[in-house]
Amino acid sequence: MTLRIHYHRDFDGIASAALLAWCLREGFGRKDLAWSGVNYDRRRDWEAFGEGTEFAIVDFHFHPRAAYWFDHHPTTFLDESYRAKYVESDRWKFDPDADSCPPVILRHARARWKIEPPERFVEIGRWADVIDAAKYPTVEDALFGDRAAYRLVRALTVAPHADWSDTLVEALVDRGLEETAADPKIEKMHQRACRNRDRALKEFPSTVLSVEKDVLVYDASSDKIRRERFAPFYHHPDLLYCVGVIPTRSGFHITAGENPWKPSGGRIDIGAICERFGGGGHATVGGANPKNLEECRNVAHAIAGEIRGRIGP
Ligand SMILES: [Mn+2]
Repeated sequence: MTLRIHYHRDFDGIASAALLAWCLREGFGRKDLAWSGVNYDRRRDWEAFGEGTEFAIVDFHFHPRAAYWFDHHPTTFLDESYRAKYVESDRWKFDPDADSCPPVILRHARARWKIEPPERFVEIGRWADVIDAAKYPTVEDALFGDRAAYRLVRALTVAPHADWSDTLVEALVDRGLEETAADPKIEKMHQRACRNRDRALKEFPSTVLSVEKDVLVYDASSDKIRRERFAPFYHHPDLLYCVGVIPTRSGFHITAGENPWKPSGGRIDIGAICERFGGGGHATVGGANPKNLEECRNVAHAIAGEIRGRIGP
């Protein structure tokens, strides 16, 4: 029977799938491995996920039928009944203190399986920590840094289809970041992503609705606008917080967050503020989904007002 590794479709999820595949192949002699990304919409029928198959999950919600499971998201348990089913074991490990998922698997492989994955996975883990926790040293580094891991992250933003990340997993099982990113097809995607980034940075100022007391509000809801998550902090490095309206596949969304390069140390809980407007999140980043664009703009201004009130005079 094939064991399928389901992974979160971002850099640390892809890296986690590659690392687990390597461990299962080299440490346990598994040859019948496959992998595919998992979508957030699968959560609606999570109980039935993977029924009748043997599967693993990495960097995504805990599932009691998973043959192997590794995650670091504090929100991994969909409800208390799932949490109650989790016990740390040879095959499952939850580490909510980890910045990204690959190091969780790496530590588990050494401690529990007595396997030492190649150095390239240690390197991937280091970059996954930087990228997943947005611990880039500067905003310029985040936007223009040329390291292989960054080039792969940018290439992902122009993936031709959702399953394209599977090819990245396959590459990373046996190759390092440099070799993988040097693939001419991937470099071509990276170049296209860079052009998008440049356009997004140029277009961002036209989306700004207000900048007041170190809090910026923007409306990038137009489908003609390119978006770049760090654009506000690139144009306004002194900002403390940013609240934006963006489009999603299912309507409009408000995203609110603190400037990663001006951390407040948890003084203001963005997730708690968003919760009061029907959304949620963590201390440093949150969101909400009002029912239409008009309301999104109103709520974005209201959230910004709440934040300003807490910053103080
Ligand atoms: Mn992830």
